[in-house]
Amino acid sequence: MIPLDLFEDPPPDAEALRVPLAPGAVLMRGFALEGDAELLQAIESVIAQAPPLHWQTPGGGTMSVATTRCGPVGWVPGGPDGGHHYAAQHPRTGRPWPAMPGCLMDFALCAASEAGYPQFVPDSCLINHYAPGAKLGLHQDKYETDLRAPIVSLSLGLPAVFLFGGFQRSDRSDRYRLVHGDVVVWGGTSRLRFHGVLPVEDGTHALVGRRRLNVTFRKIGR
Ligand code: MD6
Ligand code: FE
Repeated sequence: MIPLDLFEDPPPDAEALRVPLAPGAVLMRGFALEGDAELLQAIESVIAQAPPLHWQTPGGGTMSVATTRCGPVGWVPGGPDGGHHYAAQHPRTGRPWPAMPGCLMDFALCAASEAGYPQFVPDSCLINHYAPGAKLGLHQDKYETDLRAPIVSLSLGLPAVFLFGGFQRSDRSDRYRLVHGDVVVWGGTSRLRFHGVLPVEDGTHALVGRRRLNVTFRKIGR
């Protein structure tokens, strides 16, 4: 016999889980829930080889978010124009950045395809570590060579409020709560929209602990 409570909370249909943010930009709620443990393990292996660092901002400040990376193209935060700069190695360990684990690459290809970017192949993967209180100011991601390629963004752990704005810093932003397993993919005409993250509230996530991890897959193309 099938237990009745199976029918009390029907799974939301796929369409309800896809939230269009703007042309070329979509939030796929829960897209990474299946396989989250494997993704987390791959991220942990990168973190173990290349511990996240609080990079300097162009204005001389220190980011509250700690960042590390993997994949062949060594771009990290803190470039001269508010963008990023090239670093061949991890500044503390002196070792080259880790290779991108296969399951992260597979995930990025799958998410991009699902969002309508079947050609996307990332060459760089930034991992942002948010302790409670960490935030990311409004910025554009514009240092990639090929701005036709989208960015795939995976959120794990504590929730956060994501700001998705316009093409001027002063434009009004929409707010979206990103939770564990949510994936945002954006490219096309939305590629240069300003965006940011409000300070992460304290809490503990059952799988990830007292932190939020955001992983962005990019095609830098240098
Ligand atoms: C974050 N994300 O969610 C920060 N950038 O923690 C980003 O800055 C971002 O999610 C480009 C594309 C997607 C993103
Ligand atoms: Fe960004």
